[in-house]
Amino acid sequence: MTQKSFPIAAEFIAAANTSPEQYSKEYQQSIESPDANANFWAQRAELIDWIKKPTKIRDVSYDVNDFRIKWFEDGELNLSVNCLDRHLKDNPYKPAIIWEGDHPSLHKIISFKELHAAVCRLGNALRKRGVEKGDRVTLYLPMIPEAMIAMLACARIGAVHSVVFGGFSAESLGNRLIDSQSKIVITADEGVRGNKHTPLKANVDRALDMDGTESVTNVIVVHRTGNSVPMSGRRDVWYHSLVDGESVHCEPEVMNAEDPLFLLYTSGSTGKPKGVVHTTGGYLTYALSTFRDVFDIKDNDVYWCTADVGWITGHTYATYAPLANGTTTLMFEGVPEYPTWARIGHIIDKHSVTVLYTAPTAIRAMMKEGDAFVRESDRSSLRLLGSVGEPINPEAWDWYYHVVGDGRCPIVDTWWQTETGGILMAPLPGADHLKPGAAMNPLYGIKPEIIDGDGEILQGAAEGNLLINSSWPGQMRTVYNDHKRFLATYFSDYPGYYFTGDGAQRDEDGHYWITGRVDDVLNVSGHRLGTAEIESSVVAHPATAEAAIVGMPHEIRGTGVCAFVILKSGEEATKSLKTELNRHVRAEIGPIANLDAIYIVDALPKTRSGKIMRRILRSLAAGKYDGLGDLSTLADSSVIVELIDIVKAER
Ligand code: 6R9
Repeated sequence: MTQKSFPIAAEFIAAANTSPEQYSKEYQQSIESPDANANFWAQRAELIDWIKKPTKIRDVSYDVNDFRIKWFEDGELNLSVNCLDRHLKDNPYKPAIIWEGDHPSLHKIISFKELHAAVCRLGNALRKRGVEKGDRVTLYLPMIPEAMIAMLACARIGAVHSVVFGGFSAESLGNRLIDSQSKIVITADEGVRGNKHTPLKANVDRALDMDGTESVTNVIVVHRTGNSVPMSGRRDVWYHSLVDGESVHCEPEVMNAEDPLFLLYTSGSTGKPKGVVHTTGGYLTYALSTFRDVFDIKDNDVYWCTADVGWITGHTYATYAPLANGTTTLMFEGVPEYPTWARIGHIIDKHSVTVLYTAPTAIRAMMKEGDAFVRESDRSSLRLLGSVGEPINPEAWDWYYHVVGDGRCPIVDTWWQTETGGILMAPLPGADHLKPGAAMNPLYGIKPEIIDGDGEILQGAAEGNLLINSSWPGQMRTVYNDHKRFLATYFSDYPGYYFTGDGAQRDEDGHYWITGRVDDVLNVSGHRLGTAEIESSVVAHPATAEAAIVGMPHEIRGTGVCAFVILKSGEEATKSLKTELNRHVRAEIGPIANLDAIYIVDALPKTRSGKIMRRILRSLAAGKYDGLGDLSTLADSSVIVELIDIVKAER
C-alpha cells in the first residue's frame, strides 16, 4: 500500500455529480436497513422506463435453504426500449455509437435513430427465424457495431444472449454452445485486429461439428472482410441479406424484471466455465445508476470503454449503461499498438473522448513503449480516467495519471466482477481523494466485510477475504443449468454473505485495497482463467501424465501462466515438445491461455493425502526459493530440491 494520495482538482469537484457530504449521507442511508435499502433502489429505479412500475422492490435471502434474490419482481420493461426508443424524442440524431475501425481510415457514426432501426430490423429477422422469448442466441463477433446491435436485438425480442469472446477457440465456443443450447449463432466472416485476420466463421463451423451442438439451426454471418468463407446450405445466412427489407419497427417483448437478459461464461476455480445469469430490471437499474455515479456522466460526454463485448465490462459499461443513459459510446475494433503505440491518443483526439475506461494490462503495455507515443496526441478533451480488471500497480497508476491524463483527470479504480453485474467499489470522483491502487469505497447499497482465516469478521484496519453483506439489484441470479454450483460457490463457505473470491485490505482511513484472487482463478491481462481448465487441457495432450498450473508475476499481463508438467514415460522433455504443448493449450482454450513458462518435472509437491501444494509452486514460479513455509505435510520433501534445480536452471 502506498501512502501517496491525490486530491481531486477543485474545478472537477465543483462540477461533479457527487459531493463528499452527499456520498456519506446517501451511502449510510442506503445500507441502514433492508427497508432503507429498498427505498434507495426504488428511487434509483426511477432512472429507467418501466412498462409496469414495480411495487415489490426487494426480496432477498442468502440462506441456502431458503434462497431468493429478487428485485423489482412485479415490474415489467424492455431493455432495448430503455437504450433506444426513449432517446428518439429528444435526441434522435445524437451519436449512439462511434465506431473506430482497426485501420485508422475507417470510422462510422451511428445515431440513436439509426441504431434503433438496425436493432428492429435484426429483431424482426430473428423472430422470423423462430427465435422466441427465452431462447438462447450466441454471439461470436469482433468489435463491430453488429455486436451491440445483436445484443440489443436479443433484448428487444426477449432472447437471452450469450456473447463468446472472439479470441476464444472453436472448442471453447462449442462447449459454450452445448451448455447454452443456443438456437442461433451470429458471427462474422473474419475478425480484424492489428491488421491480422481471425477466422471466426471457420471456428463456428468447427464448433458445430461437436456433438451436442445440434440445437443450432442457423448461423448468421456478418460480412466484415469479404474474404470467402464456406457457407453451408440452409444453415448459414448472410446478415445483410437477412435484415434487408425488414421493418424498422419491432414490437418490444414485455419482460418481467426477473426474466433473464443474458448468460456470460466465466472461469471459476473448478470445472468448466460457468454461465453467469443476469436478469433484466435489476441489472439495468444497477448498470445505469453506477454508470452515472462512477463516471460522473454529463450529457455531452464521449465515453470510451476499451473492453471487448465478450467480457462483462463490454456488456455493462460499453453497451447497456451508456446507451440506456443516452451517452455516446465509442467502440474500437483494433489494438493499442496498431498502426503504432500512439493509436489510443489519436483516437481520443479524433473523436474528442472525455472519459476513458481501460485495463491495467493495456496501460502497462503502453507505458513500456515510452511517453513519446502518447505525447503525439493532445488529449485535452479527457476529463476522467477509469481502470478495471485487476489491481493497478502504483507505477502504472502514476503513468496513467501523469502522462495519459496530464495530471488533470481523476482515475476511478473500479472493482467488480462478472457476477456482480456492475461496479461495487470505486472512488466516486468528487466524493473522495484518490490513492493509487485502491478501489477506495463501496458504492451505494454495498456493505463489504473482511473475514480472517478463523471465520471472524474483522473491524477497522484489516486484511482477509472479501465478503459482501448485502444484495444489490445487479447481482447474478444463478449459474445457468446449475443452481447448486451457484449456491456452493458464493453462499456456502460464509453463510449469509456473498463470497467474492478476492482478498482485500482495509486501511486506517477505512479505504479498500483489493489484493487479488484467493481461489484457483488466475487473472491474466484482466481476464479470468481457471487453473483447473488449463490443467485439463495440458493433460489432454497425449505426451502428458499430470500437470499443475499456477500464476506467476508477469510484467505486462499482470499474472502469467506457469505450468509444471510430468510427461508420460518414454516422452522426452524437448524444446519442441514445450512449444507443442503451448500450441495445444492455445488452440483448445484460446491465445489468452498462453503458457508463459513450462517446467517439465518428475514429481509434483503433494501432501500425504495427495493434494498438490500450489503455494510452493507459486513461490518457485515467482523465483522465490527460500521461506517456502511449512513443508511438514509434504509426502516427499526431496521433490522440492529437484524442482528448485529445474526452475533455477531455466529462469
Ligand atoms: C469486471 C471484471 C473479476 C476479478 C475480480 C478481481 C479482479 C477486477 C479490479 C480487480 C482489483 C480492480 N478485478 N477489477 N482487482 N482492482 N479494479 O474484471 O470482471 O472478468 O469477472 O474479473 O477481476 O480479482 O474478482 P471479471
